[in-house]
Amino acid sequence: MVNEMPEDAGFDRTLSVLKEGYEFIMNRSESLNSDVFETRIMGERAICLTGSEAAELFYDDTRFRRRDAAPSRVEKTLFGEGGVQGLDGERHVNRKAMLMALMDNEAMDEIEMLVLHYWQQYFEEAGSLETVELYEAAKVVFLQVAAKWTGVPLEESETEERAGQVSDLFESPAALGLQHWKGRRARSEANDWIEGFVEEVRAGTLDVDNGKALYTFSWHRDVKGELLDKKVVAVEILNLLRPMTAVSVWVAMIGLAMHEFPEERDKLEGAGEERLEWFIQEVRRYYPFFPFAAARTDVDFEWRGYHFEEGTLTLLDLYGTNRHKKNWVHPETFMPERFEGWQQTPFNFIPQGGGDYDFGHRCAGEFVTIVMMRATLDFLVNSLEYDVPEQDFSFEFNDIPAVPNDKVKINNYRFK
Ligand code: HEM
Ligand code: MYR
Repeated sequence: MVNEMPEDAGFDRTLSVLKEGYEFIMNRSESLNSDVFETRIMGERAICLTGSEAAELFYDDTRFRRRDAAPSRVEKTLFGEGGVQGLDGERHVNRKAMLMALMDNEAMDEIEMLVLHYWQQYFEEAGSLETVELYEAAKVVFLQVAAKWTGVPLEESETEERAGQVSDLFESPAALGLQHWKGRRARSEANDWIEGFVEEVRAGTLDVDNGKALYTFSWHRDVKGELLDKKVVAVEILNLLRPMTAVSVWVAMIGLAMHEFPEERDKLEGAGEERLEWFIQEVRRYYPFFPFAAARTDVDFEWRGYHFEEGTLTLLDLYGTNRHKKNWVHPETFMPERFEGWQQTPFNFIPQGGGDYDFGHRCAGEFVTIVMMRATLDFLVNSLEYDVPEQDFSFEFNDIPAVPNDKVKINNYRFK
């Protein structure tokens, strides 16, 4: 028997998505009392999903595809054109393997070391009387880490400008007006910047270590045995530089969490790696960042008695799934210790998407993110002392990505 899918009836909800932001799906799934409902967004019918069971459905690649799923404003800024995010089937597996080949233990150790090194350098160079916005500082620090790790040449004199440009890629996809157009311009400039290096690597005029992403991507062969278009190589290199710089958003949220929950912060002093990791996992669960993942149904099918029609835009609520009552005890409470002995499944904790890393679209950089956040928290707790001046720590749920309004200011810092 086919049931009527719960419906958020009425006009197109694009404006509600902009107004409610991260809470759009959660608000409706609560009022309709359903983990699945249909609505209209951007002029078309769309299905919204939340919770681990719906996430498992969303990551079934016999039922969903990524072709034509990302809204054009997202592709023109955040993702770029021709990248791994929009691929399906064997082309996706081939491209994803190129990315995942980078993610070994040695790489994680190198990234941890680079994060500590560039934070140390940042605070040595900034005058101690200066007030630093942690969010902006982290962008600069992390672009340096990313450039060094991928083999992308980055002069000290251009670091700040490039960090701003790369940040425009993730600050613009959901923005309106000028902020959005800045992102489109940044996309074309950043692509040109990286394409130049790909040409030089291929011409043999830029010397780059053959284990670095800039080298391996430039010489990667697709399913047909051909080199990738240099534009696509640039998009994939930026798929490393951009999100590594975007970890700055979570650094701001680490700052907010330490401010909001001082008793949890106090437990971190002198604590081992495990406790630092619980804290950053709870930051990834509790605060919003990437709102929804997007796909399209690839076939007609039925699930839970509801009919899904081929070609329908489908959004999976990442924020809401991490706070879903079926998956979490007291989801509204910030409680790092919930991660002690916790049972992870591929679908119950999905701030960076769910499912499989190699065969699905789960974030290629989830471990990189965890390492960067843990090393940063370690640095802030164990290597630096600082004051936190009076400021506005609040953030807006319709500001995507959300960061505290004053970007987490600190001053009077000194090394421990
Ligand atoms: C995909 C979030 C950091 C590389 C994704 C997806 C999300 C996500 C939600 C899509 C999942 C889906 O479509 O099902 C985040 C967040 C990050 C982050 C919130 C924090 C800053 C990183 C880092 C890297 C990275 C540090 C690289 C080092 C990628 C790539 C994909 C991806 C390449 C595409 C995977 C695919 O389509 O198969 N990320 N990510 N991300 N992420 Fe991340
Ligand atoms: C990254 O750079 O990949 C990491 C996180 C950036 C998040 C920026 C917010 C994305 C808003 C668009 C979501 C549309 C769903 C396809």
